[in-house]
Amino acid sequence: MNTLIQQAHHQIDFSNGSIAGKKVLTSAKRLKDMVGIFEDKGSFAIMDTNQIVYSVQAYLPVEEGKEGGLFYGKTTIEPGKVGDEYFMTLGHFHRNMDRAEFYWGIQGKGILLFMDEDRKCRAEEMKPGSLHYIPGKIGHRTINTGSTPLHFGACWPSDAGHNYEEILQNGFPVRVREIDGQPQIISVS
Ligand code: M6P
Ligand code: ZN
Repeated sequence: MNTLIQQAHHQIDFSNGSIAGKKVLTSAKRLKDMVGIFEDKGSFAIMDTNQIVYSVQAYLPVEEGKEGGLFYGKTTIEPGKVGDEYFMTLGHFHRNMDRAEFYWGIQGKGILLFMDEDRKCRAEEMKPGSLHYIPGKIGHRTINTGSTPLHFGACWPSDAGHNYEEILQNGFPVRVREIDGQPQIISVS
C-alpha cells in the first residue's frame, strides 16, 4: 500500500506564533474596546483610542462549544501603557468553569495573572519558552511589561467558552504598573 504523505493543514511561524491556514480567525481589541479597564481615566482620555492593544488569532477546527476538541490561539499584546499601567488582555474565566488551558511565551516579556474564585491572585513571568498551566476555575489575564510586542500561544478545550462578566465588573484585585522603571504588582482591593 502506498500512503500519501500530506502537508499539514496549518503552519506556525515560530518567531511569533502566528498561524496560517484555513479557518483561522483574527480579532483585535483597541483602546476604545477597553473603556473602564485601565485605572488612569485621565491618561486614557487623551490617548488615541483607535490604537490596538492586542490582537488574537484563533484556529477552531471544530465548532465552539463542542466537547472533545482543542483550539489554538496566538495573542499579541502591543507594548504600551495607560498612565503607568501596562497594556493587557481583558482576561476571562471559562464559561465551562472546570476547563483548563495552556499558555506559552513566544516572544517578548510579560506577566500572567491567575485569580481564583475567592479573588486570590498569583503571577508567573512570561518569556520565550515559558509554559503556563491554567487550571479550571481560574481567571487569567496577560500583561506586556516589555518594550516590544508580547506574543504568546494558547491551547484550550473547544467546550471551555469565555466568561468575561466577572472580570469586566470587578476587575482583578491587583494591577501591574511601571514604578521606577520596573514592573510591579500592586494590590488595589
Ligand atoms: C488566548 C486565549 C483566547 C483568548 C485570548 C485573549 O489566546 O485564552 O481564548 O480569547 O488569549 O484573551 P481575552 O479573551 O481574555 O481577551
Ligand atoms: Zn482561557
